[in-house]
Amino acid sequence: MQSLLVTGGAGFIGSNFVRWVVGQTDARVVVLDKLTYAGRRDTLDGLPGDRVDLVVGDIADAHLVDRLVGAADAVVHFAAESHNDNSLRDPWPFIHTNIVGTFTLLQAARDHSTRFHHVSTDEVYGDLELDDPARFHETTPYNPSSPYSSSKAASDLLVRAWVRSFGVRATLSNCSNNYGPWQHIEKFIPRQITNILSGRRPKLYGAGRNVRDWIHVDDHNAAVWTILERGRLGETYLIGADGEKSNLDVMRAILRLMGQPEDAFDHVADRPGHDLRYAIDSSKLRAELGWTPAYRSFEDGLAATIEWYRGHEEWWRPLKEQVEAGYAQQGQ
Ligand code: NAD
Ligand code: TDX
Repeated sequence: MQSLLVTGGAGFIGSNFVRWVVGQTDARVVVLDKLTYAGRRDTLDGLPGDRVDLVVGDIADAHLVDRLVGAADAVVHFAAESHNDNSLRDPWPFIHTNIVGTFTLLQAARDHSTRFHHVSTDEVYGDLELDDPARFHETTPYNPSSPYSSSKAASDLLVRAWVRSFGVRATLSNCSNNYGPWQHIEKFIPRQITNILSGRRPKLYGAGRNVRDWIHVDDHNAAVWTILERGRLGETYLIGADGEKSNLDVMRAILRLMGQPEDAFDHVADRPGHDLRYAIDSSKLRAELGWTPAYRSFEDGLAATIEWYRGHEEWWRPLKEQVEAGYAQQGQ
């Protein structure tokens, strides 16, 4: 795997993946990224120019995609519209990027017989009751709730169909909620950290009983690399680190680690259609490919993430007013 095309490599998980690949392997990387509001050139700052190239463009641009996929040994496909709240405001970019964009990449992978890894989410499975002992596994039926998760579900189904009908050499992974450096401040954890750092009160949707299954972004990316190298073609692998926590507990942990009273936050309007609980059973990935998460303590990973946002104010500060103005319009 000498030459990789990484779509969405200027976003949160994609840029961490590129750093991981440069640090852990000899591969060269071409990033294809549209640099939407969520993608920033400076997420790739400091990476060696002889290992990493950025091509600014759209994954739904068939000519560009054909050329880049044809020149790569493998494609790792992260690019997406990724935020549920945005998908409730305006679903169209989710249809364009997540569905049409994935289709465009698959056609090129088919034409060039290029190895393809599709990065997806546990949200395609819908949600679980709080007291349900069940967790999601590879054969859980799809039941997405939001425009975001339904567009990701559609993209997964396209990948599966292109494997079966056209022999595309693809694998898929569905991961739980990621945290770590370079995450856009529209998302839950960095929004609360940067609220506190900028003198605002953190905002919890509803009562905060909803549960998310947290994983450090480096653990996700190590799993993606493992699947790319050794995963069985056509297979889906669920990625998770047994990190179930209620939003209220995460909120309190952030406040505690930042030296604030644990009740110093506001309850705001709930998300329409808000999924209750996600929980991943990653035993297939662990048993078959030997992956295990390296981050053992969520609190340690969270503390390091808080320090990262403290140290990168120049990166997030210019976005803060606009992100909060958007939320304020929705009473959030
Ligand atoms: P992100 O929003 O931070 O980054 C997405 C990147 O894709 C940005 O750099 C953006 O500019 C780029 N992009 C968007 N539309 C594009 C287009 N049409 N053409 C080219 N580039 C485009 O997202 P993220 O959180 O890093 O998520 C990456 C992937 O991982 C997504 O596929 C997402 O569904 C999946 N995922 C995310 C999480 C999570 O917790 N964040 C969990 C599981 C799976
Ligand atoms: O201010 C907030 N307050 C709050 O209580 C925000 C932004 C969110 N929340 C809640 C909603 C969710 O229950 O926190 C939880 C996490 O919210 P998000 O960070 O928006 O993530 P989520 O909707 O769970 O989706 C994430 O994980 C799966 C990613 O954004 C997706 O891309 C991924 O597929």
